[in-house]
Amino acid sequence: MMASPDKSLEAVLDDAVYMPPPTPAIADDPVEAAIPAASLPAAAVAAASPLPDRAPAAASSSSSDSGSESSTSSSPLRPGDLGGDADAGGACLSSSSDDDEERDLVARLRQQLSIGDEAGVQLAKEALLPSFDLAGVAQLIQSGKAKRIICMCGAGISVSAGIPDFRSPGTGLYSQLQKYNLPYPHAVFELSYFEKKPKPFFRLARELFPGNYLPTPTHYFMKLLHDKGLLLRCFTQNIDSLEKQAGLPAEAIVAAHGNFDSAKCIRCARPHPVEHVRQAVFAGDGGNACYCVKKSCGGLVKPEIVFFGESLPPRFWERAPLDYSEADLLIVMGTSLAVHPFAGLIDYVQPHVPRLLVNREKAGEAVFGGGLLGQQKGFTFGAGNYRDALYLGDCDDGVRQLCELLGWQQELDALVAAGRQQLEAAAQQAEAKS
Ligand code: CNA
Repeated sequence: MMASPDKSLEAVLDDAVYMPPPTPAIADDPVEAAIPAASLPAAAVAAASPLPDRAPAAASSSSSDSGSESSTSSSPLRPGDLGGDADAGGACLSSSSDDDEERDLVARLRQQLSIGDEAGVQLAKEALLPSFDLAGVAQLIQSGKAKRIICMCGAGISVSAGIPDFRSPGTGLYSQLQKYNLPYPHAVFELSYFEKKPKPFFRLARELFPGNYLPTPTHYFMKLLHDKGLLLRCFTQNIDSLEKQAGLPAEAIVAAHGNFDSAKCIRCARPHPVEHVRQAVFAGDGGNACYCVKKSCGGLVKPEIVFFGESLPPRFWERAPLDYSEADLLIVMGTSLAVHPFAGLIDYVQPHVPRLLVNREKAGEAVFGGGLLGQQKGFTFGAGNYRDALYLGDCDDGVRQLCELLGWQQELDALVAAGRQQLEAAAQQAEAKS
């Protein structure tokens, strides 16, 4: 069964690709998954593997904007592994009240039965936090027990900088993509569509290209953790490079979905200066495609942003197994946890590691796939919770409150002020030069 996070992730390196928000999946038989391996026949153990190599069974229904999303997945960390009912439109993971009742029942049963999980840790666990909120996490950090913190971030942390996220109704990019005349929202990040119609992507790139935005207090909070020697790594899905702009060194960041820092031709793989792309997309009224400088090639040049169906960068796969096995606190901020395999990483910290979600809505919640003793993956904020803290609200408010509780408020404010001053001065200098 689940020997270690390292092993689980290594086992799937070969076919790991960036997946669009998942189609609901039918979970593996969770009863088998919950029984210690030693008590199962070999065939049952294989069936209960936490990272099955087969594609998830797609539910019969599909959402209106599913586009290519309904294709089967080679992602190791599938929606069924995480639980939840993320729809093909990738809205939030949610649960019905029936789900809540079942979850409560199962949690009580598991506690009474003291069923062990794969790591041999008793599921009738003692709470790992004094309270499942910011105060509980602040106490943990103050106690000195959290010194290797992983931050996992999504588009929500950059919303206050002025960059829309994907899925927030009304304001998210997916609500605005009609103006690009796309058959479905994800087409803009699909290689096959890009090859045929590159302009929508380049138009969007013009809006997202770094340089127009300043990091948010949430970005500076991660810098503060780093400066205090408490940040093990920042795993970000964001392509805006604001973590770097806030002063986090490259070594501290894993840009899981790439960014605009580099670009290459999709036909001959020749690297191109980012400036080459910038000049193309900012020429005219925007949306100009960018082509390979080698005339005989003529391929499209794409910033190294990971498109749906593409592999995540090697650095993601190198760092994730090592870092997640070492972390002693996970802070997840501003993400719907709808995109795999990134989303499934929340389950790769050790079972004794507390986790905090800071988001406008609940995300990545565990469901049980209908089985009584189901293997639980994802966050548990209700009954059965022993380690998951939740702050519902804006990331900037959440990190400010956490800093206040830790007595770090002034340091955070100073970092924000100094960082922004520096960036504004640099921008003015660049403008004066041009
Ligand atoms: P998403 O699916 O759009 O989810 C964003 C989540 O953040 C939602 O749950 C929101 O409720 C929540 N949220 C929005 N604003 C705030 C706020 N101020 N404070 C707290 N929570 C907030 O985006 P994900 O990151 O989960 O999806 C992954 C995609 C989005 C990645 O591939 C990214 O590359 C892509 N993306 C990145 C950017 C960027 O780089 N800034 C922008 C848009 C999309």
